Amino acid sequence: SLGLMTEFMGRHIHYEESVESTQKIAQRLVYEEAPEGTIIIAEEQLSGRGRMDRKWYSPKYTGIWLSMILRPNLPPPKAPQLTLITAVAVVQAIEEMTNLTPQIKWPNDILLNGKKVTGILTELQADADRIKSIIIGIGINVNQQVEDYPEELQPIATSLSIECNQQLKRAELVQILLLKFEKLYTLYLEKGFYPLKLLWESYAISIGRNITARTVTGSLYGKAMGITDDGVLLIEDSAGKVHQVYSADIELEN
Ligand code: BT5
Repeated sequence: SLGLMTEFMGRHIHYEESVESTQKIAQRLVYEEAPEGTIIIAEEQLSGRGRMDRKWYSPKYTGIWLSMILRPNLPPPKAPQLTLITAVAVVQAIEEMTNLTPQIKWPNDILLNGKKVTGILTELQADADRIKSIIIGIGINVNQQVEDYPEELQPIATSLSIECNQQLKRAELVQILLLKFEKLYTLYLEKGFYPLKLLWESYAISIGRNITARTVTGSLYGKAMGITDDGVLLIEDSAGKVHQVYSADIELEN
């Protein structure tokens, strides 16, 4: 048992030893009408996924590979806000468990010393004007050592254990994470995104810096100005024109 202190997050938990992807199991459970707050958690993912069909490396017993099912009564354009809220919850949970200070790289990366410790994947089922369900996948590298990563990930990935030189209790981190998320999500449903946006900005690494945003339609270079109330990134190009970026990979200029 996880010893949860939450009201609804994690009241229904599906624990699996080995899965292809917790997102996939979550999709099936959504279809079977699983309630809001249902959690799927696995010790290992054989084909964990990132955005745009990329792979998420999810070795056994070392990380937190988890999906949450939410059913907010919101229009589809609000979905990206939930990615940002999740990132804040992860940062707060890591801060409570360790003395580390993680930073958020818009939209879905959490970094420690410039390396990725967490990725978030938000998948949406919606009709034209209403979200039916959202599945938020969270991958947190907890107890991996550098040599546990495949070579191509070693320069870009890290884990909590690498950064703070100790092994952490994954169940405790899940407990704290679900509690933090529930508090932020409840605040969001009651008060809207604005208070969450301020919190998010306090942890964000990219704002005010020159960045390159690679989108499906091309690259854009400019200064990251902030996010809109919908969680859209604003980039000012060298001509002073401000662009709205809905989804991209961000490269920070040194
Ligand atoms: C993400 O995608 O960062 C979203 C990752 C979401 C993973 C969770 S785990 C539970 C749930 N079930 C799933 O199947 N997925 C979710 P993206 O921004 O596209 O980043 C993917 C890139 O991160 C890869 O192309 C690699 O470069 C890098 N990467 C892969 N595995 C990593 C790891 N364990 N740690 C750090 N970086 C990694």
